[in-house]
Amino acid sequence: MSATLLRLKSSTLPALAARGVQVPAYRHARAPGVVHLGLGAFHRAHQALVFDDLLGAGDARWGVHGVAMHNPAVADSLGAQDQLYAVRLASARAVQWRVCGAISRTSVAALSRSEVVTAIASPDTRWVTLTVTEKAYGPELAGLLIDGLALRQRAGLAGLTLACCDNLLANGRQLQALCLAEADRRDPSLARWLEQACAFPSSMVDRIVPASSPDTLQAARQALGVDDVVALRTEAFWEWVIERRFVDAADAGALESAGVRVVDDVAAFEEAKLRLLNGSHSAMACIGAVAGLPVISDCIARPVVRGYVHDLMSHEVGPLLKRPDWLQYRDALIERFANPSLQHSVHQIASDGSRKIPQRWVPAAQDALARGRPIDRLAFAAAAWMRYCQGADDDGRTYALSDPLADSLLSAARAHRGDIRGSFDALGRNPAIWGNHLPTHAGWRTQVEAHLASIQSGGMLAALSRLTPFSPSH
Ligand code: CS2
Repeated sequence: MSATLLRLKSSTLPALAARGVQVPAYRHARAPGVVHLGLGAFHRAHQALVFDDLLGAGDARWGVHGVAMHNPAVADSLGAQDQLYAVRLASARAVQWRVCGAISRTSVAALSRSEVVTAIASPDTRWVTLTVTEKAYGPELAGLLIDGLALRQRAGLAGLTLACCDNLLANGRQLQALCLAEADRRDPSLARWLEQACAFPSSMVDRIVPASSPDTLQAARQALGVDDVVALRTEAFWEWVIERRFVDAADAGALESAGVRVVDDVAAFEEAKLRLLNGSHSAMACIGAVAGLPVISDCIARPVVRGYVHDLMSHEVGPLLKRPDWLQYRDALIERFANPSLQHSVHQIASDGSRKIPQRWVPAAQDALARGRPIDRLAFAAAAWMRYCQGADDDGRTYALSDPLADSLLSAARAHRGDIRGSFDALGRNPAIWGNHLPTHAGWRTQVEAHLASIQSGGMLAALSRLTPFSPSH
């Protein structure tokens, strides 16, 4: 941090506005209406900006109580900046900085759990939104939510709209099932209240938001003339498609006024996003980590990787999707992946693979097999992940795996390095990752093993260049 610069704070906003930065013109006129769990980069550069727009338009109900689940660092930094932070939005043509004012207070669940419970039970709270990552959907989360919701029920307050915004299929249903099971365990009448009074819309949220980096903070310093230690960068593109399922039906109109799409069925959007965007991301993450390509734009700049991703989407994943405009989505994605200002780390995306693969690759591969369609590129992705689990790239440089199963994945992958069948048995059979069908499907196994052998023998990029081109009929 530069000693000579001021820190971003409310008092610095006029100077930022004078530099052309978009800054919040509102003051929080009431207590937060939204409790958001998961203070990571994604929320702060996506939904918080939607709420910032609504607040800016005079609807004071969308202030955010931001909850970090474990790590206090972001909350502490926001606290020192009057809860303000800047976001750099970059398209291929233009760069714009804006300061988000939507967050009005923060808590850290691991340190001050009761603050979070009280916030969920506050009469001003109308929504709970969640971006807590795939691995957080367990008893701890359910307990936290239900503690707050039970207080609401007892106080005779209205129910809440609880919107899961993590990359899980039918994410609203998953959150609802988790909460209902916990409520039912405690008191069946609480479960009934939850069913009647609360709403759990599914959402597809989309915006590529890398974790902040020293480069981002340096760029913020230059553009803003103040220090912002939690500044973020993202792309100009964003999409939020949410199922029409709200406690207050009028929220649909409010969200739509800020550019959110409210639909009766979000499944086709979720499926396309998880399989095309996230599926390609995870494949490139494993490829890039092993090939020594540090960020996604480096991957897509390599013709073999670009060709692979294009074929994966065009011939295997896309044709089975329900989203009708998937071809446009594919083309937009290739452009988004190429955005050089994102510098999106492949290792960040490769983290938690054991929790991401089940939504990103497995359903696509199962559907393709069921319809007798090709699975070659999906099998390559699986092989790339198995190779990635060895924890060292093609030049022998080691890297850490970040995954709830990291230790067992690493030791299994290392123990069977060079033994292709053993690798598949050790890494490709866990039904929690691969489902029940793929591990026992002979054709799938043959292709994954062939790709793994090819990757092991000549390296990742050479293996990609040896893939068989698709015939025009596909
Ligand atoms: C990425 C996502 O880190 C990852 O696993 O695939 O965070 C991705 O950038 C977002 O879902 C884009 O909307």
